[in-house]
Amino acid sequence: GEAVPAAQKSSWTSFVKSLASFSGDLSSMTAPPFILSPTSLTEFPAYWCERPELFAAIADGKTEEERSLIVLKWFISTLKGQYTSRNESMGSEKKPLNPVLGELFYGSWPSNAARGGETTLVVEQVSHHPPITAYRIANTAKGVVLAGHNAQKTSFSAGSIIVKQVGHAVLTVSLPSGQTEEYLITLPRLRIDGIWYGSPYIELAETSYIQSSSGWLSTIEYKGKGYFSGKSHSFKATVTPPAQISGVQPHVIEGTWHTTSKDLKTSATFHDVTTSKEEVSVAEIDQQSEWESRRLWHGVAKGIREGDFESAAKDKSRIENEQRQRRKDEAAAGTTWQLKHFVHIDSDPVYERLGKLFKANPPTEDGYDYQNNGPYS
Ligand code: 0T9
Repeated sequence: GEAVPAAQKSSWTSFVKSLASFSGDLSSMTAPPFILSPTSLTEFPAYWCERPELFAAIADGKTEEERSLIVLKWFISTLKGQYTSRNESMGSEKKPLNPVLGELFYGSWPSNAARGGETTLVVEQVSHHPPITAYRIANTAKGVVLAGHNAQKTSFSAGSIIVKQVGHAVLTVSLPSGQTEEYLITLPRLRIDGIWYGSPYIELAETSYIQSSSGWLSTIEYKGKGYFSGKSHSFKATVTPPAQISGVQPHVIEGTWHTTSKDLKTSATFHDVTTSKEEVSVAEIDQQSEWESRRLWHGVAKGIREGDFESAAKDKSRIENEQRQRRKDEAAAGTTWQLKHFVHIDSDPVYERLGKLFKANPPTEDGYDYQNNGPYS
């Protein structure tokens, strides 16, 4: 591989070989230093809100149709950050730090006139094996809330890592009428290519959905090079009215999710993410609690950033040993770890209700209910 440092070539080769025979939890595999990212997966939910004004604007849609289009626009606008930002900042996709159970990440985006209020983020690692991350993002002044959880099922096929995202998100909008509108958001499948060359990158595949409680449905198809437009990161979204409305034509939007797209009916620009985004604000490390991600991983992240992989590995072992000891102590005491901000539910009622409308597969999914006890009022 071109991107693999000479000294790590053989360890990369054996890592890739072990990928091929591996199934299950990739995040727990040991990878060569050059591919390690100093950022924990608990930070990833922040990608949902790097355009806080678009998130807030959902509340301003005047009709069910208009709001469905704004939700889609916001959703598409998050994809560039979610799936290409490590390539931009670090040259390729990298292996994120594998969060510990109970790890927390808090952040916010300040209020301004365009957004009408502060937007806050609460993330908790609710399972270590398999890794599951629960999150909630809220702009209370606007009445827009996103809550969801994320896990992954990974497999290896024809030189690529295939990632099925398990979990979903629910967006809730409190309307001026006093009613609330809900949107069930499912997540695309990922293919990680470029592995052999040591420069992994993500392509999205198959279909994801955004089902509104109003009945409007967005169906988003993802294609890479050689489909639709022939370009990588292509998508085509169809926004269809509820069955009871007749005579309204669906909207069709086409483009590449990391640049721009067009509404085919009007030829108007639908989304544009070539403009700048706004990263989440996080407290300084010395102001954070021991469970907060950047403080918890501080030593490891520093080692990775400075190329001091020995001290990174040492601190990582310390964290892992502490975790193992904690689990042993719990087992001995007959107790289990208590989550701080979320409560697990076996079946998410919103998923079940809205999933029916587009025959979601699976028909039910579990969920994590936010306990309204985050650090933000
Ligand atoms: C939710 C996102 C998710 C998390 C990451 C697959 C992956 C872990 C999950 C799905 C976010 O909303 C979006 C973006 C990137 C996804 C990660 C990319 C990635 O490679 C990792 C996996 C676990 C690996 O680290 C694989 C090994 C590595 C050597 C390849 C770079």
